[in-house]
Amino acid sequence: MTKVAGDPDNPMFQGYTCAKGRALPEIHNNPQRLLHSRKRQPDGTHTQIGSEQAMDEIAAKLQELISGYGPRSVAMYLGTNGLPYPASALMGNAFMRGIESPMFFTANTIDQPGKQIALAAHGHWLGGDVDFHEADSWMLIGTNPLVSKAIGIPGQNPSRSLRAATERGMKLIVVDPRRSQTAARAAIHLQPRPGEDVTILAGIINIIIANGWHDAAFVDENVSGFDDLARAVSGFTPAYVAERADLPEAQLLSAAELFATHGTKRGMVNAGTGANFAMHGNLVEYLCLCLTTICGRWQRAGEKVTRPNALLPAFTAKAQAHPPYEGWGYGERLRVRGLTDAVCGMPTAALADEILLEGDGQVKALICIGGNPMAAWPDQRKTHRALQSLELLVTLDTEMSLTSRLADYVIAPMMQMETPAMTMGSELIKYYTSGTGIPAAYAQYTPRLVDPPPGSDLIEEWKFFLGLTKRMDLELWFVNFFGGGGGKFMESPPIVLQMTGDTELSTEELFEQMCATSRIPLDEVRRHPHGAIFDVDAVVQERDADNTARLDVGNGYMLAELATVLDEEAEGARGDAAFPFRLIPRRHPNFMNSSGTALAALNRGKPYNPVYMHPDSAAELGLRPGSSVLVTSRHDCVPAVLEADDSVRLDVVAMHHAFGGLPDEDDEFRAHGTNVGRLVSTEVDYDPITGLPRQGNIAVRIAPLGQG
Ligand SMILES: Nc1nc2c(c(=O)[nH]1)N[C@H]1C(S)=C(S)[C@@H](COP(=O)(O)OP(=O)(O)OC[C@H]3O[C@@H](n4cnc5c(=O)[nH]c(N)nc54)[C@H](O)[C@@H]3O)O[C@H]1N2
Ligand SMILES: Nc1nc2c(c(=O)[nH]1)N[C@H]1C(S)=C(S)[C@@H](COP(=O)(O)OP(=O)(O)OC[C@H]3O[C@@H](n4cnc5c(=O)[nH]c(N)nc54)[C@H](O)[C@@H]3O)O[C@H]1N2
Ligand SMILES: [Mo]
Repeated sequence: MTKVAGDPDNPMFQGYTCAKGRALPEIHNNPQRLLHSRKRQPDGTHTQIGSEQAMDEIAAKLQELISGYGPRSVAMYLGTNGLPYPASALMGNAFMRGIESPMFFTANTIDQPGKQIALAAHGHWLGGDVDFHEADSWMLIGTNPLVSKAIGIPGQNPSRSLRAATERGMKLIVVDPRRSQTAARAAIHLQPRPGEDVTILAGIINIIIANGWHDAAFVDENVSGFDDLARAVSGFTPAYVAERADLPEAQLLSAAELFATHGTKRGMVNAGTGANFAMHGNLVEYLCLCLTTICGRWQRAGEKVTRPNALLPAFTAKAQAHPPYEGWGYGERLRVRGLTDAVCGMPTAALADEILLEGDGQVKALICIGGNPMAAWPDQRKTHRALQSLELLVTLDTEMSLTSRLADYVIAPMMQMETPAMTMGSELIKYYTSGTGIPAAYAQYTPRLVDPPPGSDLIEEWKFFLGLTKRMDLELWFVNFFGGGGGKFMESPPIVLQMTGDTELSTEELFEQMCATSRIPLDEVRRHPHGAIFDVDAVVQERDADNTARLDVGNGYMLAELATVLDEEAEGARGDAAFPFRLIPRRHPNFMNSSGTALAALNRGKPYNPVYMHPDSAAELGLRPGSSVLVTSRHDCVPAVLEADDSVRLDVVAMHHAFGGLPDEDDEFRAHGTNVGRLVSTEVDYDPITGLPRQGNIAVRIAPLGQG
């Protein structure tokens, strides 16, 4: 493999690639890439081990732990790089159910678990999302899709989509304390204090209701709780919100009016990690749904279906509600902070505690698939203690990541171009939240393109779990839907597959089974090597005659939380002279969390993540750009490199996450960057349902290194 180029004949991407995709040759040929699995020796070094031998040893150890301490002693963590491999997450999850351990965790609960919590409280609209490509207005809160491709603007070619929309007359409204790449192209950019998104959303809803700009007919027919919502937001007056969020009141009023009244085919409101990490993430997401719903911003009967399935089973989109359902407080109970399983999956921020806390149920073994806890989990020191104390840590990773360095076994998997790929997972994403997914009946299948490097011993991830299944004599069943962290709603019943250790299947054959009920048969999809959009004429049907379900904008739990926000002091006013800045998250176009940060082709000679600070603030502190600083939160401190950036507010600093070394390697921060998770406590500010800690709007001070 020498070069990756965009495919102009691909109807969805139209020749678009991102920097990370273009670097796939360097990623595959990276000299740091693991070509063999590794085993940790008593002195802490790692030596090569055959994959069959590794599976023998891991299966034996797991069996020993399960018989000694019970299945709950084995946990699994699925990170972001499980997602490119459709069979991997399914098999991992099936394996956990096979051993009867409830301890299956994903990155979702340190991401935006409020999205699924909010959908459970609000219900789903079965007509689906409005299409960005047709909308006249759109609101984005704490998300930067031109870089992240995550939500709102379709990620398949976001810059082109936004340009086309703007030329059509669409008005984009962005709420972001930083003039992000997306905010720079908005009709209105609200640049508030971080952490005031609930305040702003409640204020905008209040303005819209007060002016009668909501869709009264839609509300009348499909919504319950409207009066409760109206009452709950009434205290969020324009003057109060403007003062508290530090925004011009006139700009807030214009944003509400533009969103509610501009054009004829109006769009939705979506939030991203920035808004979700600053506390009250469930409520942020719930208010986004409420705003969308009271303005009637869903596809209606007779309109086209924005996200029809292709490799997932067919469904009939209907102009009706699927009612709210139980979203939290059930299932497995964690032993800390009163947390439980929920629609978003198990609270990952509590997994380190479950490893450290002795007693019945203590987690003794952890298997990580394509994730990097040491780089990405909150409270890096606690994570470090936890991972070191495990009796068995296994990572499936392509390199000796920070986490792999602590692992007893590192299983070296095949990579994207060495395994077949299909787009079913990209379709599934729409069940996580509205505003994301593929806006067409698009599907693509790509066969294996290259052989694994000669002399290597690489395993397809799902086959690692098949190998354990055989050795542990298990019987597995799995469903073509992420077992945890994917919400609990899907229009059509999932297909269930069964497997024993003796099952002989290629990945290609497994894909065929996963696609047995696909709307577009896999064979048909394979006939289109450039990918294809299969139809454009699926239409939302009328509501069923006997349907009386309603979307709920008056959920008691959510509105009670809203009342506490009104009571609490303004985040900014809560200012603490000892911590004058607020640290916010942002993402880098060239890295996917920790992936790629060490690769020269992607970091272009800058292997660290700076602290971005407004030049005027730096000057006031007497800090020179490029100088070394100490970033101190109430929880911990980390060294970093200062960089001037006039796109952030004067009282804000921004950093990319998932950089840095182990806690005792801080001296080398210019070589590997700074771990932001170190500044985060999991026990002070956290969501009582999801356990998500404050990963944004973190109070910090910045001082020259050596004087912090
Ligand atoms: N402070 C702070 N913390 C955060 C965030 C933040 O913004 N700020 N963001 C949060 C979010 S949104 C997320 S999703 C999580 C991410 O948390 P994780 O998913 O745990 O972290 P990643 O860095 O994405 O882990 C990816 C791992 O996959 C490995 N890898 C790369 N390619 C492959 C492959 O082909 N196969 C396999 N098996 N492995 C591969 C990489 O080497 C790396 O170790 O972090 C969260 N943590
Ligand atoms: N290139 C690239 N793409 C990625 C990733 C990556 O690491 N790199 N990661 C992937 C993952 S795992 C995820 S979850 C998605 C996330 O995708 P996004 O949610 O879009 O994440 P960001 O790009 O960090 O954008 C967050 C924005 O929120 C702003 N912000 C920070 N704090 C606040 C606040 O308190 N309020 C408001 N209103 N805004 C705030 C930041 O300035 C930033 O512009 O991206 C995915 N895509
Ligand atoms: Mo994420």
